[in-house]
Amino acid sequence: GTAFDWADPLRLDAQLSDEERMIRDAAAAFAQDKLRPRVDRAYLDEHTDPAIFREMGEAGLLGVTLPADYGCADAGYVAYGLVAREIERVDSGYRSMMSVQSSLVMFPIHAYGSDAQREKYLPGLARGELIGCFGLTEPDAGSDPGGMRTKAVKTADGYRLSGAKTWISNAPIADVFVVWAKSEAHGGKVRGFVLDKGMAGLSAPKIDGKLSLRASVTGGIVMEDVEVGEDALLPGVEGMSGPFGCLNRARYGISWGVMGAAEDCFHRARQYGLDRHQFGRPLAATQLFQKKLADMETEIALGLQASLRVGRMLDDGSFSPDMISLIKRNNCGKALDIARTSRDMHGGNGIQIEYGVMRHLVNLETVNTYEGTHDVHALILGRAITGLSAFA
Ligand code: TGC
Ligand code: FAD
Repeated sequence: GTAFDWADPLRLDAQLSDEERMIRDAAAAFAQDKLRPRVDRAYLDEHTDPAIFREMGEAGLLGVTLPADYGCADAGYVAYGLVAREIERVDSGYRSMMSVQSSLVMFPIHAYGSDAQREKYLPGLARGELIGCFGLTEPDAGSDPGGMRTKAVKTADGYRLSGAKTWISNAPIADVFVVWAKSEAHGGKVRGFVLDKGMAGLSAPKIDGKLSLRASVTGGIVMEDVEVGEDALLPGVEGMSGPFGCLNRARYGISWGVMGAAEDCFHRARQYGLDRHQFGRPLAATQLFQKKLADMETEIALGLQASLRVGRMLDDGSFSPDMISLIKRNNCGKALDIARTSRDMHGGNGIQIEYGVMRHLVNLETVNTYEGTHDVHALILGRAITGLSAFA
């Protein structure tokens, strides 16, 4: 047998290809060298540095599943998950910036866009010279995005868009806006549009006062009779399966990402317990401390294996969206528990920015909510289990 490695108990590393390990190592080096040193200041100041997108682009971490023609890595979904895990090991907000760009902006332009749209946007998005955002949620349509009010009305040479989106990651610094609207010319069905910053009637005010995900800027998207040409319409998809097709990818990435945040909390609790002495011995020598570490290690190992399994199925096309609900929900909930326990194990120091664990904890509150809340994913699974919908 092989020696037991507390940091990789089920030997995930041995289940990866050489290419996957290479991309993971590049993402880990980038996250530790470029992101870790600035996260505390960014978090305290609620500051998002747009240069991070260009740096991620240079490191080859944007749109990693897309083809090399557009400057992307042409890798699989396991590689994409490994990138999310390494970035979120530092901060969920940085991972958010990467997942929105990759899964919610580049993916739909590639999957549903025209050749002209792909050529126009994908190379700049891959380099991080363009920043993208994804507008689905509205003030009165969160868990039920099908209830959106944003409308596209046909004009002589295109569409006129009106409506408001809220809680949109990257929006205040975005150059490219993928927005979803009900189009009367398409029988009221939901269609995707790609808008450019600076269009008349388009604005993206910042949402202030967030206590979570403070290193990632969030805003609204206001569309007051924004006139676009026919070339702004994503031609390849109609109906809610458009936005949901993007969400499947992002939710899957989140399932890996949150395990990265959980690992950081676990590793820090372990080290803290070895270093800190009370009652004449290391905290890590106590039964309660060890039980908590064992629970953390177990949930992380199982969560990562589940994400790996679904990643392989995304790569061979055999996945179903319900599998993604299972891992998104489970891994977010478990990461949140682990972060809270680690915060407790750090005592008073656990509330300090420099220990990182309370930042992860409050970030994970958002991650448990966005991309479908913990309970909404339970209801998606409940519907799959019973055949009965509990939504409406
Ligand atoms: P339902 O009747 O289930 O479906 C309507 C149509 O959509 C299709 N569909 C899917 N297609 C692909 N993948 C999926 N996962 C799909 N889920 C549904 C379905 O086949 C159907 O197609 P068609 O052609 O027959 O019309 O719709 P419903 O209204 O009953 O759905 C309810 C529910 C709860 C499942 C859904 O509305 C939901 O998932 N709500 C959660 C909303 C959400 O996740 N919002 C995320 C916003 S984006 C975000 O949070 C980004 S944060 C990113 C970051 O910063 O990292
Ligand atoms: P609601 O839907 O109002 O839910 C409130 C509560 O009610 C939740 O506990 C929920 O589980 C529960 N609930 C809802 N329906 C039911 C039901 N049928 N049965 C039982 N309980 C129910 N959206 C985007 O489009 N793009 C983005 O880039 C984006 N980024 C975000 C970034 C941040 C920081 C945040 C906080 C959100 C972001 N979102 C984004 C929005 C996010 O997807 C929504 O917040 C989320 O889908 C939940 O919607 P809501 O906030 O309206 O809550």
